[in-house]
Amino acid sequence: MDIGIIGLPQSGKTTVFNALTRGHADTSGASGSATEMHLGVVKVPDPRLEVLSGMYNPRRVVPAEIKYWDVPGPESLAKSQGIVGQYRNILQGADAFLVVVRAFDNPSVMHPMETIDPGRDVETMLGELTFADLEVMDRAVERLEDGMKKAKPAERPAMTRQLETIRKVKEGLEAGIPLRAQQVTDSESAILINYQLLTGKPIIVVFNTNEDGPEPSLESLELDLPEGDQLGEVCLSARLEAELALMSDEEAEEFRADLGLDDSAMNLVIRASYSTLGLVSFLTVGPDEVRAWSVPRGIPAQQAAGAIHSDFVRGFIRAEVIPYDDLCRCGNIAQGRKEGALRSEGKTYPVKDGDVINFLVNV
Ligand SMILES: Nc1nc2c(ncn2[C@@H]2O[C@H](COP(=O)(O)OP(=O)(O)OP(=O)(O)O)[C@@H](O)[C@H]2O)c(=O)[nH]1
Ligand SMILES: [Mg+2]
Repeated sequence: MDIGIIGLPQSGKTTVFNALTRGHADTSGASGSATEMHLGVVKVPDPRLEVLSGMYNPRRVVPAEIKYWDVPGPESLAKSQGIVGQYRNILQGADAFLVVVRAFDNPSVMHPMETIDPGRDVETMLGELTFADLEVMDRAVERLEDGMKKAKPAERPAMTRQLETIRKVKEGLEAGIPLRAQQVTDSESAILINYQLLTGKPIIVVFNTNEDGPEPSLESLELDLPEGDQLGEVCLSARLEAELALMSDEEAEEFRADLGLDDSAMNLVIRASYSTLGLVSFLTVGPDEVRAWSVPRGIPAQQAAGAIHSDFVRGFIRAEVIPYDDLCRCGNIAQGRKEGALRSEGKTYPVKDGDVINFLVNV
């Protein structure tokens, strides 16, 4: 799972990145710091792993991971080719975006548009993503129209279908509807996958607030969002969270209790990522390894096997599945089998959160 952190210049992207990854990336604005890209890996906390590790004594315990990318913005909005600009190919590889939006006051940090206005900034960023996709769709139309002229008759029907799909998505984008809120058929998705449109990816807005609020929300900002567009959202004070992230767990816990904060930025963002992306974790167990894997909710078992190894998709035979709670009750898989809690499932079985799965494969 790769999540790109984007936002206007100086909105606090690198500070959010540090808070999430317990990182030390430079936020001083010293020359060059704003153009560096940072990659950090966050392990998804999951208490079930500890319980399973107690049962299996494995050589390793591996939590699910989320990779966060701190993607630099343009040096200035004035000379930008859009916020996405040169980093488009990096952004294309992300599974979702965190859009950091400045809601903090700090007279020593300039805002590229001078005033603090979180609603405007959310709309600007969403607009930038739409704009970047429109450019891609425009180029695609041009190329296909050109190609049609030279194409052999047998190639034309497929090209016509591509053109129709692209024109339809382009019209939607022009009307301000991101791909994620557009209705597309399976065959249209198969065409669009080649373009990796940015507006097709889930978005989580991170309001970067003062330590003492106020806490904006998408609802309170009364944004004019297209129908069907579901954005995730989180409020946090990135600077405070980045400082807490560098303390020991005990120390940070104490500070949090004093400040009346319930949960770390990392947990808030992981939860928002899971719910916005519709993720669940399935588990694998054995003497070698107890491990959690994050996959989209309801993914067919055969595809879920691909999270472990791409060869497992082709070689999939069936999946032996026991829900985590049943495994804990039975004590081990053999007992689960005896009690009928272990089920044998086929390719299309929709994977649920907490399924402990043994894939039988032929590779
Ligand atoms: N008061 C306050 N200041 C913050 C907060 N978050 C970030 N800042 C300050 O804002 C400045 C910019 O933060 P960065 O994290 O570097 O922002 P950025 O979006 O990565 O900036 P660029 O990469 O240059 O676009 C730094 O001086 C931070 O200390 C916050 O929650 N509160
Ligand atoms: Mg930065």
